[in-house]
Amino acid sequence: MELVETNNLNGMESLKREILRFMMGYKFALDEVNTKIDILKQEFQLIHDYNPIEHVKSRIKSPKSILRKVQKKGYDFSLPIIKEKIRDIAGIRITCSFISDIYEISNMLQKQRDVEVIEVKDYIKNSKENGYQSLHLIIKIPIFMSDREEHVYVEIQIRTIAMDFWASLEHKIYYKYNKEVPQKIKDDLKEAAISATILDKKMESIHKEMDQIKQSAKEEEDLQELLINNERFHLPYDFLTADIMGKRKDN
Ligand code: 0O2
Repeated sequence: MELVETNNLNGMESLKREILRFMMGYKFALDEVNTKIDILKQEFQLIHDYNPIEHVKSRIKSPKSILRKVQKKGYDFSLPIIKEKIRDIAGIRITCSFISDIYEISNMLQKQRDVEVIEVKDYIKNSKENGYQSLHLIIKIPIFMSDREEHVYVEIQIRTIAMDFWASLEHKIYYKYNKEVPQKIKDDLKEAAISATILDKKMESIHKEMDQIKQSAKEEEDLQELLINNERFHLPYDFLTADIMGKRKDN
């Protein structure tokens, strides 16, 4: 009897090690993608002179949530099936400043050679019936371990601050309220999602307008600068507007 129990325990120990190895793959995948995002963030800052990423949050789905999803979807409970079917065990959420940043970040990620894009769900162009908005990418990336190479699914959700605010409140409402959510709340949430879109669009147009103003000011500044022998000279505006070439007199 004791021998059986010891065998059983040993079996469970080795199973636990397998599960740990399995979960570690997702941790490494998250590390890889987080590094990619960090590089993009720095590059974007250099090119566009602002930081498009407000914050990045990553998580590994808990074994309990994995089990719940497997049961809900009716899959067989085995690691190869979980690996293939549950594609959000490694999840990353990127919160951006503006809608255009979402697509730019998404394109930058999709163009990377080691990123295999499996699925793109655009809940911004086609928001969900309840108002949910976000861009979802399911990608597969290679991870290299001491004895093997694995290709791991990662779910990336990219959204604006307003979309994120909406989604977290909506999630809390559904998570904390076990009964049917009243229709009035559902309607209010939908209205709030529309307001979030209006806010996002307004913020982006202010940002673009300001960008243009900054650009014209810079062009003006550049025009009034002379570089001679690596020394910068300010060119008074009168030089540029006066008739110093005497052309006007000729006419
Ligand atoms: P959690 O706890 O956030 O991980 P799937 O079930 O993933 O195979 P599905 O549902 O078609 O297929 O995937 P979808 O639509 O891409 O949604 C995946 C994730 O997006 C969800 O994960 C949520 O995180 C988020 N999401 C989708 N719809 C909504 C929504 O209406 N409200 C909010 N707040 N979040 C949403 P999980 O596994 O449901 O939950």
